[in-house]
Amino acid sequence: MISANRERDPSPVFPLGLAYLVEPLERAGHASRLLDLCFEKDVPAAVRQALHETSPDVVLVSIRNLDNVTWPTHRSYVDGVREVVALCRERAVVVLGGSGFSLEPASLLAATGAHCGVVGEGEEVLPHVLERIEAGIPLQGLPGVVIGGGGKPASPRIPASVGTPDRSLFDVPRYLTEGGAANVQTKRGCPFGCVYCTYPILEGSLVRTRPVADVVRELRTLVDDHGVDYVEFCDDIFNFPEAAARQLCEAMIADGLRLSWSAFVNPGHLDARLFDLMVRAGCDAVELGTDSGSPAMLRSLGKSFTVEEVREASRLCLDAGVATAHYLLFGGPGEDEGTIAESVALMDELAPDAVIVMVGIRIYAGTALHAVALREEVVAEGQSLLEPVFYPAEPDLRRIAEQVAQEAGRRRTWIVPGLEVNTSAGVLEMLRRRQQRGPIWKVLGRRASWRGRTRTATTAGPGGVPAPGPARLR
Ligand code: B12
Ligand code: SF4
Repeated sequence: MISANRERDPSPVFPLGLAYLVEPLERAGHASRLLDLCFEKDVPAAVRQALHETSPDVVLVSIRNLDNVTWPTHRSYVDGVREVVALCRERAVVVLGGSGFSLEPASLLAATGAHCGVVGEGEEVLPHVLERIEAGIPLQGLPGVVIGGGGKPASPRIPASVGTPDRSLFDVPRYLTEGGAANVQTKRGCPFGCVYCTYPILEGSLVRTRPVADVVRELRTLVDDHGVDYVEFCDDIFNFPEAAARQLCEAMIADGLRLSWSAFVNPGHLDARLFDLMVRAGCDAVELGTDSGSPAMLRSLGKSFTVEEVREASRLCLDAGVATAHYLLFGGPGEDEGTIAESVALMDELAPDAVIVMVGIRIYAGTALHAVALREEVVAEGQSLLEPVFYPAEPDLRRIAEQVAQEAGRRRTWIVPGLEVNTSAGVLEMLRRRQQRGPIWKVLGRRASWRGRTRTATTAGPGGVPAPGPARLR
């Protein structure tokens, strides 16, 4: 197994997807070894050595990210994957998978020359893939399997339940020290339909919750066996369904876990009772997927909540003294000066600890935004989206970015990675060295004095917007 992800911004992320595959493969009688490239200095040497030491029949390459989804300082990770596959291809059958792969399977297979790949969750189908490879039987027809050289993939099958990851092959303490957390998934799936979002595509639109006892057992193992004291829940939405979140928090409280944690929260489903349980269960930071402070933009983006619900959720968190970040997304269909001003005004009114801003929305195949982008000729029919394309097209995007850069530049809690406002590679590196726990914005948003320093490091284009070019965050 190779985890190809080397991204360290905003922090290194434990390769949870592969950890979920360890047990199903072991149960099917396969011996697995792991090469995690995240902290490797010399990738070709590490891959060659692993191939030499293990002589694998099959190499499973996990591709979490395609790119950093950040305009205009986007970086693609595809070359890195191509390099890894090229080193393995002659020595073993190479199978690709992971969220990045699932979003662009055909173009990634073509770009890397891997033998095949699996779209979607690997637990159920991967043992069948390996069984067929071992027996020399063609893979055609297996759910979600795509084969190099073309052919239509069979649609993936979403398993009914979610199992438990096995972290025994992985360096959990290193991710805790350098990434600030262990990651835990309590459910999969999202029933909402935000126009740009891939999560329902990746995980399905039916929520599948893990048994609460399983999750608490996993948390207990992380604390007792790995010394974990901070967890980031990586569910699409922690607080939906509300009953499931309540049950989990109650079980965590009953277990007496000594653990702090953060989660993504949908502003539409956070009531005082649930939030109280979250805090008592150790929640010390909340990331609100607000997107916009404009009612028209919330509708245009297909959000399921109102501005008033954002206000209530935000006040609940801030009044309780829990670190609170709002994530904003500028550039959806209909965004203009007025809607940007509405978002700015809402953030000024709520005064959260951090406002994390993306300008421009990456377009993914299969989303409603893709259909809009096709209609407006931002992308062409059949165009590969392996390299990121953002909505709206320039010059609209640049105009929006200029207004956002100006507003953000005046506010110490706004963090705009693409425009390098209140963040930079140096600052992130420094914070990571201090081994801060939890999301990095918890301290980034509060560091008023850094704004001037990080902004001077930016190669600014007109209006303070960095000119597109090589990534500046690393
Ligand atoms: C939680 C999350 C985060 C959290 C992570 C917190 C943490 N400590 O873990 C935060 C906010 C920090 C984050 C950051 C980023 N993220 Co993020 N994140 C997610 C999210 C919601 C869940 C990821 C997860 O852990 N899933 C749980 C595991 C179990 O699932 P999995 O990895 O997909 O694995 C399953 C399958 O893919 C498959 N599988 C996996 N590997 C393999 C291998 C083989 C061979 C096979 C057959 C199958 C297989 O089987 C696994 C088990 O079923 C996903 C969206 C989503 N719903 O998937 C985005 C997602 C992965 N993130 C994405 C991105 C881009 C990023 C950032 C680059 C954004 C940025 N600029 O900051 C950074 C990168 C961070 C890093 N160092 O890598 C994108 C990747 C797509 C793309 N365009 O590249 C996603 C898909 C969201 C999106 N835009 O659609 N992220
Ligand atoms: S943005 Fe959040 S609520 Fe909307 S579809 Fe995606 S995961 Fe679901």
